[in-house]
Amino acid sequence: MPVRFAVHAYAWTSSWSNDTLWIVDHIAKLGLEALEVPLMEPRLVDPAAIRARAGAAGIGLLTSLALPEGADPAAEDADERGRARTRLIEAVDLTAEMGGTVFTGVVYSAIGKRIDRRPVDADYERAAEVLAGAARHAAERGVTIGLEPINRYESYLVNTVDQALRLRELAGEPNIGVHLDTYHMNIEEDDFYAPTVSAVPHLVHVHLSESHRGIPGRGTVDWDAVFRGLADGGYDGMVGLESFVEASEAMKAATYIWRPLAPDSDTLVREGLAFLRGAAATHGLVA
Ligand SMILES: [Mn+2]
Repeated sequence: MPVRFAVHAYAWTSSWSNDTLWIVDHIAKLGLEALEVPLMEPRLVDPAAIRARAGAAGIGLLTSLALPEGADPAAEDADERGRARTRLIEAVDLTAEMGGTVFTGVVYSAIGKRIDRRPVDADYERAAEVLAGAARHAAERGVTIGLEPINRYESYLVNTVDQALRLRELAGEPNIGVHLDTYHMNIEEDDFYAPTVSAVPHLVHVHLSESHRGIPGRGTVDWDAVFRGLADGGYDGMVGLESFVEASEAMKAATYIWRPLAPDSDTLVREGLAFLRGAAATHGLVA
């Protein structure tokens, strides 16, 4: 079963707006099939314009964000949970308005937030409640919400696929899924194969990020295990390149990127895509 290759707009822009609609046509020329639109600055996002441009170019869409400081669904503070709820609902609406069916990312907690203890059941229960509300809103609009586990330096709440699956169960809504990122898996998982297979039944997206977030194929991620896991699990959804070549300074700081990851965006995407397509083809995942 073939997967579809997407790319995150942060390869080319630090801030999505109508000034960056050219990226839609650009990625079609590079041979990509879908664009991941960041919703970090929702007021700059014009869903009708994106929908029209993507439709004309034959490009699929998905959206993502990392909830910012002060908008943590797991927070003890009710105002903070309220701000998280507002951000999630707004993101779901934008996704539906642009014709997307997947909204994903760090949606269960605020990126970079540290607490001075280990997370406990109550933290997950609060996050699950906020996520369940957003998921019910999303279900009416045909949108699935993905939970992306990220590494211990960027989140205290969900670092592994197993934790994401448990949070999904706790929220109890069928349109909540899981989103893998190989960069984070490289830090947190025992291996790449088993967590990938276990995620597939609820998998909505995969960030194919190298161990140093540079050009895929040049680091230490076990790509054979990743694609073997996707193939054995029967995944036929989207996979995507994610790097932060042109991300905002705030996003680079949040992801601890202090040096250039590639000579330029097009090189990262061209070389990375060629490598990843080859690795995927080995396991029958390319049409
Ligand atoms: Mn990611």
